[in-house]
Amino acid sequence: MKNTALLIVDVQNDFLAGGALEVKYGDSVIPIINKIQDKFDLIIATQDWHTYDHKSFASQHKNNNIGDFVNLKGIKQILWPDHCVENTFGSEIALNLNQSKIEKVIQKGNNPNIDSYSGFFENDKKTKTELDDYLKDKEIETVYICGLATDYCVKFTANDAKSLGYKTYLIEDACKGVNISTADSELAIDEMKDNGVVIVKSNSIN
Ligand code: VGL
Ligand code: ZN
Repeated sequence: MKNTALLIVDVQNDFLAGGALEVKYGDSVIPIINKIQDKFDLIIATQDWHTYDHKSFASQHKNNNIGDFVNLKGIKQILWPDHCVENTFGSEIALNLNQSKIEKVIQKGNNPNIDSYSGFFENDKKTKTELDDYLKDKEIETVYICGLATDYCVKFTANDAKSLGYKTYLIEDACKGVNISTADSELAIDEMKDNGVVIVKSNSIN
């Protein structure tokens, strides 16, 4: 597809079965993503890439537990188990994901003081990753988004893509959510739809 990129969000061991922040049925997106890759001329992956002492980890807050909310520099932050620590097995992109066509990996979340769910911006919406400039340089106008997790990094990436002016598609069956509350993925999809993200199924991509 012309001027179109596939963004594969955070398909990393820690979000898969047995991982530190396991997404239920997360592994099921891998064969779907592998199958659709032929349709795209540009494929980019994002990689959650935290320091061992990242402030989104409950372990870094003496008086808090996983799932608690804290304030990080004025931004509401839910606390996660330690996950996707840079240069560990958990942060590696899944071996079963076909990576031969991935031209660029965008790492995010490396500043210990702020989380970065989106592949485009840190959670303060100020500090940009390389992704927008990279896409603009390649004259990309349309992005298709898939991966993990629907209710966090996929949603933030899709909403930012749309707000940066890309025609944005979410490949619904190629995403799975954390679902701390059972409806979180559905709510995330509704929110993306309300922002103008077009929701599609993998078998409808030509
Ligand atoms: C993610 C929670 C924490 C994600 C990353 O990839 O959706 N979720 N870090
Ligand atoms: Zn993370």
